[in-house]
Amino acid sequence: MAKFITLEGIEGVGKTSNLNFIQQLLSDAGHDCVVTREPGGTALGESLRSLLLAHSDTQMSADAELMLMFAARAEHLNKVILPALARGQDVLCDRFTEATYAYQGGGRGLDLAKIGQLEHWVQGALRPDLTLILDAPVEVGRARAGRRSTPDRIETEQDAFFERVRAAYQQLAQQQPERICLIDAVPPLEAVQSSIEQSLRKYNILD
Ligand code: Z5A
Repeated sequence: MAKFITLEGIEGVGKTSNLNFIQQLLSDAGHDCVVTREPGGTALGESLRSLLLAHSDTQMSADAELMLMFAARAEHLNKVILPALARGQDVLCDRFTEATYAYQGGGRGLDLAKIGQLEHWVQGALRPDLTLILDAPVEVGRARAGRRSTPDRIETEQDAFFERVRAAYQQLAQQQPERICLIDAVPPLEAVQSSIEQSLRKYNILD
């Protein structure tokens, strides 16, 4: 049966680096896999991503940010994720609803029940088969990301914001160990990839 796998973590922990690795593992195991991302993955979703991440003179409210994340997700589910799963393809997604719980819930302090209502509305009972959360201290992620890009609107938040995001991710992994796995992302890339491969076997994504 097709599997839905998501990759999460704070900025710079190595999601993009490990996405290619997971795709290769799935492909080597004979899985046909669609790789996508949130916010984004569709024409509308990518436009919403630009709005969400762009710096602006007017501040976006936390509620608007939350609902734009779910608007992008509704489009992504209907146009990309659900059709791929229905065709028997695995879906590997760079961030999904756990990011909303972590950033809008943990980071912005929005009511988790509100997020749960939107999750239920947009996704029904659909949840990823496996969510891998790459975990590292904020300063490690910042140092890795800092080598590379100009910070977007969310990346310019203070360290305290990202500490709350990280704590929320850790809590999600504790609460739902049956489908959410925390991976130590501090060691060198090869060691992180070895942990990821073990998790994919443990959670029956790879045989
Ligand atoms: N967001 C939200 O608020 N709510 C939501 O519901 C959703 C998203 C879905 C866009 O995310 C933003 O949207 C994000 C959350 C918000 N904002 N923030 N912050 P994004 O995924 O596009 O952006 P990102 O988190 O900033 O990703 P990133 O900066 O590209 O980080 P990454 O993909 O995790 O890192 P990387 O590019 O793979 O690695 C960074 C560098 O570290 C790179 O040079 C690697 O070679 C190096 N690296 C990676 N692993 C290692 C190890 N193990 N050792 C040493 N060096 C390493």
